[in-house]
Amino acid sequence: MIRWSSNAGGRQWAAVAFLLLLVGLAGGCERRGPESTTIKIGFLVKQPEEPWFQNEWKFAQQAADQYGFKLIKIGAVDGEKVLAAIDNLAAQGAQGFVICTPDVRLGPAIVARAAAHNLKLLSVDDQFVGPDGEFMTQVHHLGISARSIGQEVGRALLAEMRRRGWNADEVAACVITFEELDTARQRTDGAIEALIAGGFPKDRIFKAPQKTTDVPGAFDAANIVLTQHSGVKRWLTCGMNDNAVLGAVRAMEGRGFNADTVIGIGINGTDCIDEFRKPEPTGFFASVLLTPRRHGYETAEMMYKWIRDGVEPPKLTYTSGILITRDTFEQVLKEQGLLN
Ligand code: FCA
Repeated sequence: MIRWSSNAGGRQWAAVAFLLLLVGLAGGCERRGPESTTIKIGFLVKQPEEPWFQNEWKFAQQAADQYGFKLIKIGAVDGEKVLAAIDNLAAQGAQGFVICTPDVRLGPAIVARAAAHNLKLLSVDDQFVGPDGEFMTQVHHLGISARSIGQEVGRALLAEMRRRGWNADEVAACVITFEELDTARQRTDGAIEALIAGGFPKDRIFKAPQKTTDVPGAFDAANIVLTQHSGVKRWLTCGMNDNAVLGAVRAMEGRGFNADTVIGIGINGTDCIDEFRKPEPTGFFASVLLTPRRHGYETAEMMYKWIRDGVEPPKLTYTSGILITRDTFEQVLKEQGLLN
């Protein structure tokens, strides 16, 4: 009896000790767990004020919420900020980042800094360029099919001009360019190619180089062309993105042009929503809606799976777009999950 109860007492103590051990382990895990196991991914963008990039962040956050990783969003508007942001990500324990760099020629410096911190790297939108001027194809990249999207813009400009029955002699095209950025140059080259291929006179296509890739930069660029070609009665206008065309349209309005005398077609489809919602139509006729969900969600997801499972993303992914106008944008954006 005594033996039995002493044995029972021994077992009880063993059980208590075991439970204490479990509690201790669990407590330890709880304290260390989130810090050591949560994956952290940076998402750096060059122009955080642009709706395009806000959409990328929004969709990347959806991936973070779904998979349970931490997304660190950083607006990195110049080289200094980019490098500081990478150091900062490393200090926070991030394992990788997605970046749309403010200058593609920072590519080699970004690659070196990421490697120094052992951070995985994926570029989005703007592909890095090496010292030889060539794309750094060793860096995983997701971007748009820039030339063919540009061609789509050129074809749509011509189609609308013909639909309106404009007299070609009165029309010129103002193309807002930013040729130091490849994805921008490919877009505007594509648009010009399609205009020419469709019979638009080459000598009535005027390039307006923008110094900054925002609405004021495009506005200033367009104004120079408008001054130089003050005899033009009707304008076609395009550029690398919606903001380029918004700037051109504003400059044209300043000189008395309007929805009847301007056909502007942008790219992005995210930065022209307010314009399409204006009560009266403007010269901003249409845009090619890109896929910000793919650029944000998919890049973040690729990075997550690369870190968690060692699944390397494709080296190169190209995305496409859909033409939207004032009449169709609500429906198309809804279908694409961009409007509720
Ligand atoms: C570039 C442009 C953005 C967007 C993106 C896909 O980064 O600056 O506006 O068009 O490509």
